[in-house]
Amino acid sequence: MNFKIIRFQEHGDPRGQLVALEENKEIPFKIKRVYFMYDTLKDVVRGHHAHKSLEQILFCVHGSCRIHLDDGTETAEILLDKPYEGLYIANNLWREMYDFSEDAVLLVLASELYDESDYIRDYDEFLKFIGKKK
Ligand code: T46
Repeated sequence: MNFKIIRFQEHGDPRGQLVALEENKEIPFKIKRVYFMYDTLKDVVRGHHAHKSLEQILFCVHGSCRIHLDDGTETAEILLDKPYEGLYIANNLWREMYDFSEDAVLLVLASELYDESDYIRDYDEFLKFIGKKK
């Protein structure tokens, strides 16, 4: 399945930690958009969609949450709870974000501008799109 957890370098010193991210260096694409979510209510599940071409890296820069990924054959559950770890998600992966801690801030770097036509919000349609269902 086309995802990976990337551990980014921390520039720690006696003052604390700093993580720096540059497009086409630490981040393997040009960053066209940044968004973040917070104050997510307990038991909320976000996502429930795939993207036709968007690539993203998700960071839980505060608190924790879990990500469910599905490529139509396999699934994976990933815990994000370290601000220096990013989850790279390629296109054509169904994703759901859940189990947000009360203090969770989920930050996302995206390879494209917001485009509703890039979303597949129906699971059967997703399976058809990736050729796993007739
Ligand atoms: C994804 C996961 C990880 C915008 O206007 N611009 C934006 O860039 C985004 C991301 C959203 N919106 C609007 C569209 C909706 O009215 O914000 C509202 C909530 O978006 P959505 O329901 O798509 O949020 P999530 O948390 O289900 O999904 C988001 C991203 O949309 C998606 O690309 O992969 O986070």
